[in-house]
Amino acid sequence: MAAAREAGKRLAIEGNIAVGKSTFVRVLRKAFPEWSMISEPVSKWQKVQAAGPHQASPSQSFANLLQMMYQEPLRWSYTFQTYSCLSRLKAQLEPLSVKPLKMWDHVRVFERSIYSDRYVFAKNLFEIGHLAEIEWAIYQDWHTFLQQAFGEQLDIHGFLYLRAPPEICMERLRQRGRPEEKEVQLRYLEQLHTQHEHWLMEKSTEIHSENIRNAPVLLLDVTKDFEDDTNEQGRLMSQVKTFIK
Ligand code: DCP
Repeated sequence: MAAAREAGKRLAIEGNIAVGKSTFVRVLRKAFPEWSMISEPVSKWQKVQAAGPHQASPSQSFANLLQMMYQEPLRWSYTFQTYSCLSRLKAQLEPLSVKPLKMWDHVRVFERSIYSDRYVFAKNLFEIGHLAEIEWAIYQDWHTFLQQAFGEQLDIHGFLYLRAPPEICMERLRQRGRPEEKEVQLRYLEQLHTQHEHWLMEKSTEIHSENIRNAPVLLLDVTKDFEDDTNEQGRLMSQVKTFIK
């Protein structure tokens, strides 16, 4: 897998809601302790500071933007998608706190990327009518602009695509019981599954950046629950090891 020498390698874990990305990050952490793992800031979206010290009232109030989006998608999808992409952008641009000795060899793994934000979630929300045409146009405009402005800094050198049937993701979603997601329907997970397939497998989604379009994809079948299964974890980690070489 090619990568800029000074920048090291950057990988992104992708896959449907509740497929097991956070669990996968924990397994990767154990298998590759020298790598940097950057988790998804879901808790940030659940507690957005909506009023602060700059305002007349000194009392701070917080909003659960994830819940707002699921409860009133027409009103809040665009706001959620801008904020989710902004927090991801900050994470992708964040310099490493400790500089590794061999920077060119260092691997950074992100839980999702600004690319699934756009080519899976925002695209799907537009297609199901939760983003207006003008919102989708503006979203794409600034997304493309930021990619051009930050260039290579936003490149991902490989995608680790965790795939399981939407029905399995639905079971895992119900089991973990995140309150904001209780109204999520199987249909929605099927749509997101299709968006991932179009983008990463069939390559039929129109991708703005050539580097992202050509980045290699490792397909990892996680239909079998791997959380407590060390054999399954070993099988997945050896695929990652081969991919990264
Ligand atoms: N989300 C969204 N739009 C985005 C990114 C995320 O609507 N651009 C939502 C979908 C989920 C929540 O945010 O309700 C978290 O989504 P993820 O699939 O990224 O994270 P999970 O915690 O569900 O992943 P996993 O269970 O695989 O660890």
